[in-house]
Amino acid sequence: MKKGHLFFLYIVLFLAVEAILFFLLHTLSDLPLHISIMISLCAVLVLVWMFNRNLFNKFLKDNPLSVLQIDTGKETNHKLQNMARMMKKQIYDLHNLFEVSINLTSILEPQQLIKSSILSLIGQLQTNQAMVFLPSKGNPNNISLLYAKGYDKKKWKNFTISLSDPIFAKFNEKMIAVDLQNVEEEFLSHKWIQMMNSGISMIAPIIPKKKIKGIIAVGNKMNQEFFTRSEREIFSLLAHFISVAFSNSILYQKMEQISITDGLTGLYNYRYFKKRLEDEILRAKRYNHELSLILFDVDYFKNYNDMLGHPAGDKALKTIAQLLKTTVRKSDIAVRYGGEEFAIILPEEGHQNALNFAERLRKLIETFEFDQEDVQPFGKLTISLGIASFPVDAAEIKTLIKKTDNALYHAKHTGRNRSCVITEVQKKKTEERGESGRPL
Ligand code: GH3
Ligand code: MG
Ligand code: MG
Repeated sequence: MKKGHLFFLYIVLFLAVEAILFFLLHTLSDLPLHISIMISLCAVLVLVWMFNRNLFNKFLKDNPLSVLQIDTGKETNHKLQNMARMMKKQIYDLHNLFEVSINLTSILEPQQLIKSSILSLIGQLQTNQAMVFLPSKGNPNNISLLYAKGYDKKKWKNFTISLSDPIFAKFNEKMIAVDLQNVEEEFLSHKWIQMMNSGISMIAPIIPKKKIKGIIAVGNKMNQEFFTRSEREIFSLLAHFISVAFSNSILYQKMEQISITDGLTGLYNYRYFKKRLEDEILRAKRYNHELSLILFDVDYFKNYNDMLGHPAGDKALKTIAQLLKTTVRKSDIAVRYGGEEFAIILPEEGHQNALNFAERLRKLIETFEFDQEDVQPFGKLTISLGIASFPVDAAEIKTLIKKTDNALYHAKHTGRNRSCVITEVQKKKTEERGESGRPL
């Protein structure tokens, strides 16, 4: 029946009962008319109230939330309070999870992300121990400890496990946290589980793209109680957020790396060179250090290309970059400056060390046997190098690059396959001109 019809029926019933009561009162008693109306109206209202109350209670009885039945009993009051408390906690947890997820997905630096994740886990699960296992740099198939809070790092430092271990298949099936207190029989004998049982309560997987990449582990609760089912669910959810954030941060890192890397040689590109040289000059100024810049260019490279084709030229450029990589120190910055030109920033080095480095590299390339290099004018693929230093040759970037380029130009025009330091070039030019020290 429609709501409107029901309401109409209700009103008709109300008026009918009211009319009957009034009629009875008025005919059977000597009460005045208005008093009879008032009494009958009150009686009908009481009847309506009682009727509604029964209906409401019946509705509640049939409802799963029957605990909400209006009852003034102490027990129900207590139940209601408990329920309200539980709901409040769940709202609080959800709110927290939401904030944590926003926070985590906004962190793009993987190390920072891992630290924040651990802190979030500790806060959300009320434990004071958490750690993350991820593949180590040299070994992408094994995971080992990356970051720990509240654990004895020495104990876990040498602990590694292969990602192809059967225990991880369990995670690949379902992305949920595993309570080590209730771990299945088949895993009980597993060395990892045995090891973990000493101080780890739950583990959850880091699965950025359907494949497990690591593990998050948490210790006992601070109040020594067991983790509840809903806490395990929160842990699973957090592990999920961490996985997504981790995947984003790795992607971001890759993109960032690509944006500063030369595609052909894998060296840094010009964009990175400019920024890094600025930073290094600032650092050199602050700490009163020297810094040297080397620019080098492949000799008669157009000829090599023309004779053997562009792919052969590309291969030679790749080989030169490889040789350069093996020659530089970790602190040096090797760059493909453009075309067949390369640059090396040598922080904290003056002329002499830069010249030693340049000569080492020049000889290495001269002696290396490139494919069909006999097509070159002198039968060898060689390079020419120019060197200038901060602050002796230049006090700012533009001049430093210009002077290094001048030195390279000089190397080219005095026979190629050689290294020239700008001060030497200037000295020679001054001597030749018989002038007194006008800079180049
Ligand atoms: P020089 O000794 O004076 O430096 O003579 P060069 O022939 O090396 O100088 P030039 O500037 O005339 O030629 C540079 C050549 O480098 C021309 C260009 O085709 C080649 N080149 C630049 N970039 C690339 C590249 O990415 N791959 C290949 N294969 N060749 C390149
Ligand atoms: Mg060249
Ligand atoms: Mg060139």
